[in-house]
Amino acid sequence: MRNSVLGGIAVVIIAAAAFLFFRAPSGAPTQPSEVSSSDSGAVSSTTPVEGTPGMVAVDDQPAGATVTVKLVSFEKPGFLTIHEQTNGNPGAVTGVSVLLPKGSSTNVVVPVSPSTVVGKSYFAMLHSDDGDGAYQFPGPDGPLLAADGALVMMKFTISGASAGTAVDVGVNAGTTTDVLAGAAATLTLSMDSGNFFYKPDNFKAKVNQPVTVNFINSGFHTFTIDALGVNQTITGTTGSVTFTPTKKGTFEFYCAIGNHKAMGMKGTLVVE
Ligand SMILES: [Cu+2]
Repeated sequence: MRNSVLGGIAVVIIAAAAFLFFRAPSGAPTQPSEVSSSDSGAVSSTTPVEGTPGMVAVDDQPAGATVTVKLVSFEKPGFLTIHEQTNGNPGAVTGVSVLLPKGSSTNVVVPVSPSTVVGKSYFAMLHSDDGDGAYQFPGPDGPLLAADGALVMMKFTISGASAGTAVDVGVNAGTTTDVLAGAAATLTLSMDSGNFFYKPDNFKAKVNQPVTVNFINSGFHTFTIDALGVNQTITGTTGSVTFTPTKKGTFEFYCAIGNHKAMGMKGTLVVE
């Protein structure tokens, strides 16, 4: 009798400890780290997660039967899954990659069914593999969690136009000849992006003037301007971002990866 009472108490203590262990840290660790609640459809509202289990970076892209994920990195072999967005969070899985190796893979193409739809958002998420190379979830191959308990994933949106096709009209900004009939000339400039700087770290543009920045890059970075809805991943040795500032002001651009901004990877855009 006495033993069974002690046993019962032990079970309660163990259960309470397990509950506290698995719910830590407080808050909502499994929710996406939303930076912006904007649903304009133009901008990924999550930043790439840098952590020990892996990393994923995916751009907004046209609709189709596949999703192309720009960069994925695993500490151990694993899977990349594509989720529909439901109530702002990852919902049903519409596609799973083949088993991806340890290390980085670029431009991973994941078939999805149903096809992606213009205007909808999706998540690219990393899942582990239990060692058999076959995706099993629900089951052993659960989502990877970063050190802070967050899912390792990135949100992206399906846009109608092809991404990354900058129209360079071949003139420089600043003179009257730049303004073509019916359209502002694109301001095109080169910028070095590296660990952890942009060079130049400031430039000017005119309001409603398309801007294309061509990067000479080293490392894994973003070019992000929160107030203008710009959030472009930069990987490899070159990269490019095109956007149109729609309001005047002084805007900070920065790298949203890890602590790169704190280490100096930021600059200023003045829109006049
Ligand atoms: Cu960076």
